[in-house]
Amino acid sequence: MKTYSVALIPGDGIGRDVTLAAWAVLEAAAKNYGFALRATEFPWSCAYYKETGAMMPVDGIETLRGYDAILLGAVGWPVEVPDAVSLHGLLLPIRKAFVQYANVRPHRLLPGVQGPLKFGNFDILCIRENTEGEYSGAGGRVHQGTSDEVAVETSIFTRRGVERILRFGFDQARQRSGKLASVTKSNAQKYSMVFWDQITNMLALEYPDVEVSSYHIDAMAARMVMAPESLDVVVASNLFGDILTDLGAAIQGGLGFAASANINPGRTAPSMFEPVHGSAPDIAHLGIANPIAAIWSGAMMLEHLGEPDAARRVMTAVEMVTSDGIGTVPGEHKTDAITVAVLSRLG
Ligand code: GGG
Repeated sequence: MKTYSVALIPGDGIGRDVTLAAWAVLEAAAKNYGFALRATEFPWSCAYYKETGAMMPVDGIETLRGYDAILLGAVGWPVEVPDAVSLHGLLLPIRKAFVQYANVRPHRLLPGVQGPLKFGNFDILCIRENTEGEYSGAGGRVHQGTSDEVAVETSIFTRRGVERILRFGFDQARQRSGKLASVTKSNAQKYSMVFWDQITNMLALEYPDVEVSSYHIDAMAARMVMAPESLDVVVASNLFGDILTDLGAAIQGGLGFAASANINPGRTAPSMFEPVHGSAPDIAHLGIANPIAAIWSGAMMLEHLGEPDAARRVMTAVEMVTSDGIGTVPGEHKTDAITVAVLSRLG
């Protein structure tokens, strides 16, 4: 039987609840479709940091490299570990080391979910550059604690990085409705973002069948609220993509529904699948986290592993559950109840 090895990193807070829920659903789907999933769990988290002084061991990346995929819950416990330490100690090194340069985040309303907008007929695929840009980690501070203190943080945009993420977006647009929106702030950021616009225009010549529009980030934020149905594939830099996809989560009913995939398109290393949400300390340990974003991320993992029928079945089960009003209102149903409902719809 075909067996996929998956590294599970539940992480912090609600990460554990939603990862275990997603795993139960994925294992059931695997059984139905004649393949197996083998999990190895890693305790890497802020609790691990408190014990060891690091978010993961020094050979953590090499340990993960041997897996077919990584399923991650959430990272962050700011009362004990500064967010900049936990993020730069686990999530960002994995994305960068494994060249997971395409962070794919779908935004659509699941049936039965009431979003905040008047219209619900949108289906947006946000593609966030995931390895450089504003998250490059290049910078420093001098004269700390004095009135002469200076902090510098440099965004890094490389031709290779910008071209490959835009090309990924163009390919996605071609497989969908043929529309691509590229997001920058090239009126204000006259080097990096003008560079991004130029590469967009250059690639547009290679994809004459794709209709390309360029937006400034502020105009795109407004469009996602006022006319989300006019958008399809949206490509943005690391920070802009991060912000836009929280907006995307909001219009799809909340972070409990927002899934994501950190994809290595060349398949030279494992890809990683994680809900967009963080560890949500305010509801951690209450058993009320919505597992749907994690389950949806798991379905994206099955698709990436080459099991599209199982992936579709998982999403159909989720949609049947939300159609019945289960998991559609924050806190109304327990994590376990939503998971059991999805499992029963899977059959
Ligand atoms: N689900 C993973 C997680 O904990 N995300 C929270 C977060 O802050 N992520 C940062 C990012 O995606 O840039």
